[in-house]
Amino acid sequence: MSRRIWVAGHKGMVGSALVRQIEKTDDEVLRVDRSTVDLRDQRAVQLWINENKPDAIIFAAAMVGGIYANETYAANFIYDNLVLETNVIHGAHEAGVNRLVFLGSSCIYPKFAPQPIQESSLLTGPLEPTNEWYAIAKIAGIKLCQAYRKQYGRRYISVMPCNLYGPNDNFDLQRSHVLPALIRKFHEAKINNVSEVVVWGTGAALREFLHVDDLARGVLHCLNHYDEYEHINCGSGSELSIKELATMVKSIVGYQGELIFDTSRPDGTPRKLMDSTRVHALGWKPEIALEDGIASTYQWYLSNRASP
Ligand code: GFB
Repeated sequence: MSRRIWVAGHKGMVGSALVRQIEKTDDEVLRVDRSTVDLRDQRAVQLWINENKPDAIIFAAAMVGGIYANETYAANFIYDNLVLETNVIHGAHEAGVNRLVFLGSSCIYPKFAPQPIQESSLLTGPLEPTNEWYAIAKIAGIKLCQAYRKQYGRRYISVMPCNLYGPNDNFDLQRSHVLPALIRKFHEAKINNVSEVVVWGTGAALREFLHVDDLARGVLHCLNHYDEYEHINCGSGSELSIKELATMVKSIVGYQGELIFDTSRPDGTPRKLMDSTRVHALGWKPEIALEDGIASTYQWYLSNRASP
């Protein structure tokens, strides 16, 4: 029986990937533009959910950004993300929606959590300062879902992705994450014959990357097969250093110049490789290799970028 699934944040990188995957099934995608309902407006959100009565909600609306954006816009990251999630999660409950998937991030874990990071590491140590604002908002979202499950029996679950990339990513050089930033930096250096590209930090930080289409499949798999109190990790299970990533992107873009590491920029958390054993046990595994994913994302960038 087909379900009516509201993808909150349907235009973002994650939201649009979820729409692509759901459209391959016999489920119906519900979406609402920001011009119709601002998700920061609690009353508007409640009225829309009451009227549209989705069978399930996937919460992919967030204020997101890379290490520089998180540090610079701390108040926006904690306030906007708290408002968005409280409006949608509480609104879902008030409207009697019994199924909701909340999306968080691997930055919820302590800076020095034992690696690979298991779900049980949550709240066992201090957070990474550069993104603690976003992390606290996302931890609150996990706790909201657990509280509505505990008090009202709502089947709300939380899925924690690692660093994501893919089509519809943000390529703004100040606010973006590292992978899209490197694609753009190497591309622009190549077409403008610039001799060197600046990479932030030491290059020693390790990161785990997952293509957003793999994540979307993982989220739908959890929607269909996971219904427990604890959040669940959804990562690729492999990590590489920023220096290795930069070398990979440089080669895929075909840039011949030099890399300069700007150590005045923070590395952020040294490592955040998640243990995704539990989601693998459910039957989901990533399918897109990093090199192939970067190459296809570069092609997407070339077809969709604003500048020449
Ligand atoms: O992707 P990123 O901004 O976020 O940075 P985080 C990852 C690493 O790449 C850091 C380095 O060590 C950066 O210093 N890096 C190198 C760069 N060059 C660049 C560049 O040109 N741009 C950027 N942005 N980084 C995010 C959180 O942390 O992780 C988010 O801020 C979210 O909120 C996400 O949780 C999953 O991986 O450090």
